[in-house]
Amino acid sequence: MFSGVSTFAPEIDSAMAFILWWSAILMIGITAFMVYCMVRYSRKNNPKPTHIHGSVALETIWTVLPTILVLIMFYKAFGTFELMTTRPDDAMKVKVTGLKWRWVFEYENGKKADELVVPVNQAVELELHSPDVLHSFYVPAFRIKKDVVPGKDNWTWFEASEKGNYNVFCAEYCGNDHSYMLSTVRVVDSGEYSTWLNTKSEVLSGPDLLAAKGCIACHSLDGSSLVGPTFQGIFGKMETVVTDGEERQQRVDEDYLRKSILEPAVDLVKGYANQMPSQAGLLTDEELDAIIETIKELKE
Ligand code: HEC
Ligand SMILES: [Cu+2]
Repeated sequence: MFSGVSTFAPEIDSAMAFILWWSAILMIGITAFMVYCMVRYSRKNNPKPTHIHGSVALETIWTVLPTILVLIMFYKAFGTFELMTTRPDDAMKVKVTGLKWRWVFEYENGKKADELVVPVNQAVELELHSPDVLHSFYVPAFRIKKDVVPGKDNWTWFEASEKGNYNVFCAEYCGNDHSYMLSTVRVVDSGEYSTWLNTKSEVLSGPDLLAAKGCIACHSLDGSSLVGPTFQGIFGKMETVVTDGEERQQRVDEDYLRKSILEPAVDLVKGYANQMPSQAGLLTDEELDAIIETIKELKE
């Protein structure tokens, strides 16, 4: 079986195996005994029913043994729970934002990235935020899964024990593109990590950038309308927007684009719902500029 690669994964795997195997043994044992009784005490094999009165010994055994078994399960599971909820003091901190539909990782030096890069054998504490709906940060290889709740700051931690690339999923259904809310944890050695941390992320451009930032889940580039309006040919156009419930005309210029991206709830394009997660704090200034340039160039 695939074993986990975080420091607490062996304990979790062992608790899981213990519970799984005992459940399997009991299920098979009880079913087999049931089948045996059906045959042994059928009308054919036992034509004259016998009345059985209680047996103190038997009742004691089937009360005490399962109680002990369940208490062992509780003890093992509680041990792993304690490990997972006790963050080491020297943990390095990364801020994780889950939004429709991507993950953003922000490091202590302000660097933002679409993937989580961490040094091997180093405790990492993740501060989990959501600006929109319920998400769940899930890294099966580390055996961690934690809800990312709007309005409540959750956290989780791990220490990766092996270098490699591991999947990040969202484990809470959060809308249309929930299943595409993927990312990677890259566990590298500490030298590679500090080089990476101190190198500016490369800024993509054009449609690739819009794809990497998840905009195209809701905005088409070809004129069709999705959850949000298309980006094609909007630059320079007059548009009807709803501000505080009042309709008004607005020219789509750079300032308006910037505001629509950072504070999408303020001016709603007429005919669309307030569905866009604010990108404030989630894009670097370079990325924001590059997105605005890209939208300007999407002519009809
Ligand atoms: C979950 C869906 C969703 C995602 C993801 C999303 N948007 Fe939006 N966006 C909308 C909706 C809905 C509207 C229309 C309502 C409003 O104005 O807020 C909108 C409006 C806009 C507008 C105003 C458009 C106009 O015609 O006036 C801009 C600009 C914009 N989004 C940019 C972006 C960018 C850039 C991204 C990616 C970083 C993005 N959006 C991601 C749903 C989304
Ligand atoms: Cu999600």
